[in-house]
Amino acid sequence: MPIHNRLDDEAASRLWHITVRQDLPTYSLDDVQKHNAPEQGIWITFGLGVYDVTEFVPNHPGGDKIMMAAGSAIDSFWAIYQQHNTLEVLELLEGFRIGNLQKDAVAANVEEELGSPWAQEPKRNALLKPASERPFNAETPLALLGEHFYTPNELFYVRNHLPVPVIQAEQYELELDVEAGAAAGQPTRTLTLAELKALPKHSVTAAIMCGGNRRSEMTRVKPVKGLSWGPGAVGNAKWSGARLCDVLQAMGVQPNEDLHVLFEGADLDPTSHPYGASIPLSKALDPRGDVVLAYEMNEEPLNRDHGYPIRVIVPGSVGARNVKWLTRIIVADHESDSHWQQNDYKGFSPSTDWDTVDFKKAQAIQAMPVTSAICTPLPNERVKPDAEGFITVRGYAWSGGGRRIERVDLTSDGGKSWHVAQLEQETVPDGRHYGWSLWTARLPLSAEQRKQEGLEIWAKAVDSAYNVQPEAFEHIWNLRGVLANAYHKVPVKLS
Ligand SMILES: Nc1nc2c(c(=O)[nH]1)N[C@H]1C(S)=C(S)[C@@H](COP(=O)(O)O)O[C@H]1N2
Ligand SMILES: [Mo]
Repeated sequence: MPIHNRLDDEAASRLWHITVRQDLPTYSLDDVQKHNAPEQGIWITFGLGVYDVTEFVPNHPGGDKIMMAAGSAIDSFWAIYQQHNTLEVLELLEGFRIGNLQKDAVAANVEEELGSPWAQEPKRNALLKPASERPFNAETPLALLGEHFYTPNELFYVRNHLPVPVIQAEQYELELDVEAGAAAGQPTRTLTLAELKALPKHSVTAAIMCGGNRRSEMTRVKPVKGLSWGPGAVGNAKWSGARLCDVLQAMGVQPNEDLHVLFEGADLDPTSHPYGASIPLSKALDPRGDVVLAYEMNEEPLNRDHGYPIRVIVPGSVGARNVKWLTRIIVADHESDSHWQQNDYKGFSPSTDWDTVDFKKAQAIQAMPVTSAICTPLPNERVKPDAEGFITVRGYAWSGGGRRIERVDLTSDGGKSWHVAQLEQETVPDGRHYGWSLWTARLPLSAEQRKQEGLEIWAKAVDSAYNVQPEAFEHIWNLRGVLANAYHKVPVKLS
């Protein structure tokens, strides 16, 4: 699969050299070493990438110095000549990419000697099947997702844009800056992990869902750019930590509809930009918004993939705003200028394409629309109606903005008859209902249906504002494949 289908554009261009390109062949160190002079061609490696730079050598701004690296790795040179660490240079280099360096060669060459950013990735549960290895992205197997109201931490989907940073709890500090509003201009404050834990502890049940959850269904209508997520890029957990509104109030921050709260993570791209996102100050200051600086997930310390030691939980908002490995909070008069706030995670009309798209014209996704998915049976699974002629269907449903799920409807006959599922959900007030609902439905099959070889089960959820999922993806298609919340339609075979 070409890299540009798997990763976000700009983010990917910074990551290419540390990502395996599935569309290109693999070379050994020997192969590379043979290409060390103009007659043989000049190859170099950078991170995991193998590049043929024969034609570029005469134009290298640093002149002949580049020949020191001919047939070998440029990593150690670039560590010294930092002018290479720009988006432009990384993009230029990627244009010369011809392959990937063999994994064992990388270990010797890059990861051990030079300390690759990937050398310290956490161990993951083998049930998490990666959609991409570097950065690590994996969804929860669907059949397991619907089994636990609180998704087990080690099975919770992982969406990383960059290598997982290594953070020592004792060294951890959260920086707080107020750049705008009534409290602007005060000196930067910092909070240690111990200081955060000393603040009143608040817990909230919240589902986190990637903006690209169920993208793989939308892409069938027409290809979209992004990781090909099934319906498992979501999980539900109890998050505990200090309330962001308490921290901001202690700094004298006053309500102001024009301000934003910006978050930065400790995960840096090769040009030293952190992962970042922002939310409106009104959400951050609202005690009913339940925004938490979380150090616990389901009563355990956060694990590294999910943001150890601190991540912000923005209940009801798209996954991308829940910044992990949080190192800095800024109150400002503008949104985060990060790629993920400005040029990604936005919705567009189905007629907007890559030639006409203007990311400045669309609002960054915050609250997510109502959605649901069938977890069992799995697509094309063989199901056997019980003695009374019913089949049992299970799944999840969720809506953003704290809207409780009101109902989940199922049909096995293309919408001629609908059956209401039983819901399992927390009893918390609507508007503040941030956790998901699991549901179970028993679908009666008619005598005629039971003679068929198979049928399609459809699920649609209705939230407390009576918002309902659209029937099909055609009319909500968008080029990034986000907000993919059409009815979930699952074909099954009958036995
Ligand atoms: N620092 C940081 N925070 C991040 C990300 C990231 O790459 N870096 N990914 C975001 C996205 S797009 C999603 S969907 C969620 C995923 O959270 P999870 O990996 O804990 O499931 O984290 C968000 N927070
Ligand atoms: Mo995401």
